[in-house]
This record gives sequence, C-alpha cells and structure tokens, in this order.
Amino acid sequence: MNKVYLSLGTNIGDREHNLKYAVHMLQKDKDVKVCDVSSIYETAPVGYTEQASFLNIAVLIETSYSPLEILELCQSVENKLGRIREFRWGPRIIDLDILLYNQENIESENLIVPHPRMFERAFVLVPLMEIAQEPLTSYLQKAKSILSEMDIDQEGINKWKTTNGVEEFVQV
Ligand code: GSY
Repeated sequence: MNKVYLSLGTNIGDREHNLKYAVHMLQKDKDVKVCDVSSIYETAPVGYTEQASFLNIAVLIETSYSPLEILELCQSVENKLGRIREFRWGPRIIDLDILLYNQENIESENLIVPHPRMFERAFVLVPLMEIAQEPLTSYLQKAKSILSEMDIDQEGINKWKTTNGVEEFVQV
C-alpha cells in the first residue's frame, strides 16, 4: 500500500464542513483508507493576502492508487464541493494537494511530488508534522528540520480545533 500525505485548505463558506466533507469523500472511496487527520489550524493567507483566513489540515491515506489517480480523486472531490478556479492564489471552497507519495520524486506535466512549495509553507508543515509517522522518511525529516527554524506565531498559524480520530472527524 502506498502512503500519501495530503494538505487540505479552505477559506470560503462553512470551512469546517468543507474539510469534513472532503475527508468523508476520500474515505468513501473503496481504494482509500484514511489513516490519520491532523488538528484543524486557522492560518493567515499566504500568497494573495487580501482574503479571509484559511482552515488547514493534513491527512494521511493508504491507497493502491497511482499518483495520477490520487490527483484525479482530489480534483473530483474539489469539483463535488463546487470549487471554481477563479484565480491562482485566490479564495477557495477547498483545495486538496498531494504533498508526499511514499518517498517518490514525481515530475510529470500535471503533478510534482513532493509538492513544490510545501517546505516553504508553515500552514502545510505544522499539520503535516502532527501526523507524520515514525520512523520519519527523508522528506519528513526535512519538513521537521525546516519547521523547527520557523517562528510559528509569526507565520500566523493557530490551532483551531483538536481532532479526536478519523471517525469523529468525518461525521458530517
Ligand atoms: O495552497 C493552498 C491554498 N492556499 C492557502 C492555504 O491553504 N492556507 C493559507 N494560509 N494560505 C493559502 N494560500 C493559498 S493559495
């Protein structure tokens, strides 16, 4: 089974519901097992800063899917939640990004893994390291080391709600 870490973010509508619905949709897929979900973090917008704050989580799944099949699944969940791609860094109902796929390096036309900006973003690294499985793979060790150099308060990352297991999280 492949171990895949995802990052989810939302800053439109009922943000908590958007996250829960997205994880519920992942869990409903017969080839996906949702193994862990981080706490929910409220985070200051990065990139285009004139927008509402985000809720972010990280999710660990086990799956038989290939990286491109996971990408398709993530896009179908985004579409089911009604995501409209208005502009690149703008507000969104939901965003699902593949952070890590096992320890693989993937560079295809539609997908780059590890996610090309994950090591610069505290809103990705904080939830990710909360659920990172030991022993840490080299990319997770890198994430841990970069995060230890970041000033989390300065980065505008605040724990918003603690998560008590996957089952409770996905009650929608
Ligand atoms: O890349 C995901 C969408 N996104 C986010 C996000 O999820 N959280 C925060 N804090 N800022 C963001 N800017 C963008 S674009």
